[in-house]
Amino acid sequence: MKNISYKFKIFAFAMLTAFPLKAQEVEMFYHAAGSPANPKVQASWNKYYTYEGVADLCSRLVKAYPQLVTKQSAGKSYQGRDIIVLTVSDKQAGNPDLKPALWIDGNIHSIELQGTEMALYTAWYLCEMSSDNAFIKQLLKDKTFYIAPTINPDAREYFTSVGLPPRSGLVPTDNDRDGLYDEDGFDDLNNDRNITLMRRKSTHGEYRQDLKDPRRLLKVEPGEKGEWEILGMEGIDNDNDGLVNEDGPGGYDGNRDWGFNWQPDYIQGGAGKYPFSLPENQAVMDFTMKHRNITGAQSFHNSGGMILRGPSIQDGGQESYTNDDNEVINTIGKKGELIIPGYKLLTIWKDLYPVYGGELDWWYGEMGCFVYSNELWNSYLMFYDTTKNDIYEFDKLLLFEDAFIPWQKVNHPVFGEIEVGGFGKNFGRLHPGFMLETDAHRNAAFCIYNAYQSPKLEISDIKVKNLPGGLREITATVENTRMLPTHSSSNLRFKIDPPDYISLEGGTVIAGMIVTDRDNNIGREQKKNPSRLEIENISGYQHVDVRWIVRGGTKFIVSAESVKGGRVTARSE
Ligand SMILES: [Ca+2]
Ligand SMILES: [Ca+2]
Ligand SMILES: [Ca+2]
Ligand SMILES: [Ca+2]
Ligand SMILES: [Zn+2]
Repeated sequence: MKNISYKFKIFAFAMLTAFPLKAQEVEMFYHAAGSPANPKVQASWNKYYTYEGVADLCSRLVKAYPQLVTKQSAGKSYQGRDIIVLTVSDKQAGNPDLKPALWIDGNIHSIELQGTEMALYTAWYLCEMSSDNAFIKQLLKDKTFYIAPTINPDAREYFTSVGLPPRSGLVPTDNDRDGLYDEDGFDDLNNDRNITLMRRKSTHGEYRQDLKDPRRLLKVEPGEKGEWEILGMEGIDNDNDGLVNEDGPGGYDGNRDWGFNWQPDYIQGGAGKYPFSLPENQAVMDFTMKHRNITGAQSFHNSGGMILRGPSIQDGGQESYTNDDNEVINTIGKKGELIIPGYKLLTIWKDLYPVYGGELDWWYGEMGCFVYSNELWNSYLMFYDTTKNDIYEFDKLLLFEDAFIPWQKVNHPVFGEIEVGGFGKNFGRLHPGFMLETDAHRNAAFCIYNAYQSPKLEISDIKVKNLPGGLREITATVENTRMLPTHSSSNLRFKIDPPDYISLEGGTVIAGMIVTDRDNNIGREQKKNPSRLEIENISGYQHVDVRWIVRGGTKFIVSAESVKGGRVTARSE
């Protein structure tokens, strides 16, 4: 009797604890098209993650989707933070490091926070859609995503610290070459963790208050009297050298540090002392050098609404951009213009400005990848109209003046009584919260399109024909069913990856050839190692026919092996 009551108590306890768990499992939402209704990992996309938040979300994805996600550190930042890389791929369907892969990174520039959210959203979305969506499910069987949400994690602290130049990381740099490092950054005069404008009342000022919106300063017409002068961004001359804010924390450009078409600082401002002098970029390079299966790369920057393509300097490796590569790059990029309204496909050196030692050119020139750099956010997105781009009005009507920091009186040691105010650092280049998820989804969809178009090799038509003298002829076709070739033209020109191999197992291979004219049975014989035929490249939507003469064997296995095209195997009947 005692025993039963004890058991009953356990049962009752189990029921009590089971109920709240059950309640959580009840589906709370209807399914909106294209989004996970009841995600295993709760995430929100209308705010910016701290570095700790990024790390936590990554860990939760690994926990919820161990069969899909691996979290690694590519290396440490200058201040010792991990450069987190998520590998997202269906592990049961094959080794992720042998499948065609897309690299995604964000936030190389400190103020360009939302690249991280684009990258994180992509990882989260792929996971949460992986069981119910047939396209994503198959995509993760075929492909791999390496996702580095922030490759400049120290500078993500830009949001909690002040004084950091908008592009830099935190490796100390003596920008004015006075022997002191980072001795004069911006100064937050009103302690609101924002660096805004300084203004002072002045009868000689060139600005007056806008009567329609007193927050705004307007430049006076010639001959008109102004009332305000602008004194630059918040700051004081900390080292008393006559210059204000001339050497803040860091003070370089992480996107001028890459080892392809690199130039020193006096030619390319912001470059370090030598390529990959920054530990964060070094970590990315070390990781990717061990992942030759990466076929495409995507970096996220802000702002301007651009889908940038290379080359970044005129003639910089341009000779390697053959028509074939240009067609692929432009086709995917144009599709991006459709996927992300308001964004334009542009060529860096021609449409923006020349960049030496940029990440994009490195991916193309050193890794042979198809690569884009998206400049997130542009003013078109405010009112979906290129002619209406008044940020004050947008802030008033849509954000209820949350983005503008009202002018506030402070005392400046040199200028006396001044006012500081203006738009805070979370607006102007960064998406307001309510628009972040939309752009994250569209940019993720662009990445997914690029990944989908990476090579997919399929073997078909394996035929075995008996020949006189106990010999057999084996023929097969290997087709690349997607847009990207197994080797970009930079890959071929700069001899980056080995060729593709098509191999035969079974019997003794006496001769092997790549068939160039199937109808007339003309081909190119490979005398050395005929069982493993070397193919320089399998272009997008193209196929290769192969033929072997074999002695012995009954069952034959044909396999294709490509660094960037993946691996596939098929058997004869
Ligand atoms: Ca200095
Ligand atoms: Ca301030
Ligand atoms: Ca100074
Ligand atoms: Ca200063
Ligand atoms: Zn940038």
